[in-house]
Amino acid sequence: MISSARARNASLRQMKQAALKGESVPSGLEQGPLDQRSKELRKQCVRCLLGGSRGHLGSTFSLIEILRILYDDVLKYDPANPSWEERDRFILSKGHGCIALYVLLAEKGFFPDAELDKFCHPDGILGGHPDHVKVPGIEASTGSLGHGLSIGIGRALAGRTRGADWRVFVTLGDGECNEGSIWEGALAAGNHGLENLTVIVDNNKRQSYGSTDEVLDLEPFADKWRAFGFGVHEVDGHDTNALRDAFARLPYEKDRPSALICHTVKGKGIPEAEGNNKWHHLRAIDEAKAQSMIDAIEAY
Ligand SMILES: Cc1ncc(C[n+]2csc(CCOP(=O)(O)OP(=O)(O)O)c2C)c(N)n1
Repeated sequence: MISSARARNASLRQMKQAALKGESVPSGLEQGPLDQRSKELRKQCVRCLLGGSRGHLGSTFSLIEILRILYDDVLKYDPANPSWEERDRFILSKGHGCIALYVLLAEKGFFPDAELDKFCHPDGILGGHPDHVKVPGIEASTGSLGHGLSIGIGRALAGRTRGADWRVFVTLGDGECNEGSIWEGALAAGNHGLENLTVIVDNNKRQSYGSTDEVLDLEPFADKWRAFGFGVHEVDGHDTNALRDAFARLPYEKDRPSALICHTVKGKGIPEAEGNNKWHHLRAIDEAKAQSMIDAIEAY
């Protein structure tokens, strides 16, 4: 069992190294094309960027399929009543990827679509990081990395205490997992056996200025979550069928929290952006640049 986990980690490490060097990834992981819905969601993100003159695009594009499947197929929510008691609690702990979440929340009707054009405007509700006071559907204000898991643990404990059947989902970045508070939270979640809690890692292997293995390596990552008491599953985070299946199989182990490690590509959907640190956060783009980004997405 341990040796097969080691072998899997070694092969994932190999794929990661290849991807970071720009070489083709051997197993087909993370390399697939995008369907029209995924392209349209990315185009809406470009729209936000054009209106708002800034934004974390690379961090947003690795998240699209994860959020799409959660909001299309997994989460319980009511846009007409965002604080519905029976809702599942979704927390985007890597709050800088919020454009992806705003696009899904607007599409589902939590707030008017026109707000997307006012991203980061003083007269809009959508800031560069999510604000649960201003934005319907945002469960917790995030942006200072490392806090969302602990917030989610509090919600999961509250749900269990009340005997509720709603669930808690927390999305982390891999760079965010360099924060000590994540592992303090993981220790508590495992210790309390929070079966109603799922951690989703958008594991794009990059952070602001470099690759996570150069900055502070997390491997063997899946084994770390297991050691902290989680049931673990790994998936190609851009493969919508695999994601749907991975969410349908929750919880991965009885009486344990679950961790779904999604192997993703930062900037997925625009070849020039993929794994390119310059696209972590973009400043103002003009109409021509926005159009070239849309063309690249459409041709993907
Ligand atoms: C506590 C804290 N420290 C630093 C930052 C600045 N910061 C914003 S995004 C980021 C990189 C995060 O990397 P990762 O979690 O891998 O997300 P990605 O952008 O790669 O999707 C950092 C360090 C922050 N937001 N919060």
